[in-house]
Amino acid sequence: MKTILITGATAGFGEAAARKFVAGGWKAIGTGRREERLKKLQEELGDAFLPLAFDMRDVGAIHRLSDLAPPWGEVDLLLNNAGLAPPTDPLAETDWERIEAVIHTNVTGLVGLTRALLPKLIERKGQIINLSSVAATYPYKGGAVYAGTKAFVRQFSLDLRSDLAGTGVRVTSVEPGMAETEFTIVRTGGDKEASDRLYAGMNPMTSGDLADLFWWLANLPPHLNINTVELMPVSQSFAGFTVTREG
Ligand code: NDP
Ligand code: 8X3
Repeated sequence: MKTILITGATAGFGEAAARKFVAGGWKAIGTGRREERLKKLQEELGDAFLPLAFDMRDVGAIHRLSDLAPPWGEVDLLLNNAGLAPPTDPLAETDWERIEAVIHTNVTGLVGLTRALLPKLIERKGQIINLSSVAATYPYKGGAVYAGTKAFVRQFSLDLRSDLAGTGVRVTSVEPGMAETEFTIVRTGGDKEASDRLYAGMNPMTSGDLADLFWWLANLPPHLNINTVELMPVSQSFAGFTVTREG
């Protein structure tokens, strides 16, 4: 039986992934700050799910994960999914605390956890799936910090593959566009109506779409590495450059 460690399993992609992998016969370790949600998921999924509540910004907690005792310590797949975005306000008008939380969660926590689990992943010829975003590639107004963290995740994934050459460990950067989860509610500081408006009538991707993708990646033959996957709902596309004129 294989084990997946999913960061951010209290909502969205991570929660859907926990359900998908446990239904597929895996054990899943789910993390997140909201312990009560993890406990609820454990009630639903049973002994195949281990709730581990901690904050991705807590470096000490991350380092302690490398000491997880078997059988839970034998992680085959690390799904680095926990993440969030600050509001799309101009940088100078965005609270520093929100910016810092995003950088520490999306970048520092992700690197720390990957580093802590790497020896075990190498031992088991495991796999790492990192959540980047289309924002890593396509700039948009108000996206600077979020997109910067996701561009880091994309490049980190590609460079990590170079480090891991010869180990059999696979690394994929998953780069989704718009999916309706709690992402925009969090980004807007809890504005559910703004989130509903953003996704209304545009048929966004769902957490289930992403869980299906993670499952596909996890079940590819071991000689195959998907470096990056970029995906969007059909209704989302590209804008052009912005040109400003005098007067
Ligand atoms: P959700 O807001 O629905 O879920 C985010 C998850 O991350 C939650 O489980 C949350 O848990 C966890 N998380 C956030 N901050 C922390 C923290 N400091 N410590 C621990 N856990 C944390 O978002 P999605 O499911 O949509 O997002 C998942 C990933 O996918 C993110 O990295 C996001 O950037 C990325 N993504 C999302 C897209 C979208 O359109 N939805 C598109 C492209 C990428 P808790 O709050 O309990 O701590
Ligand atoms: C977020 C993707 O398209 O909502 O990572 O900006 S998008």
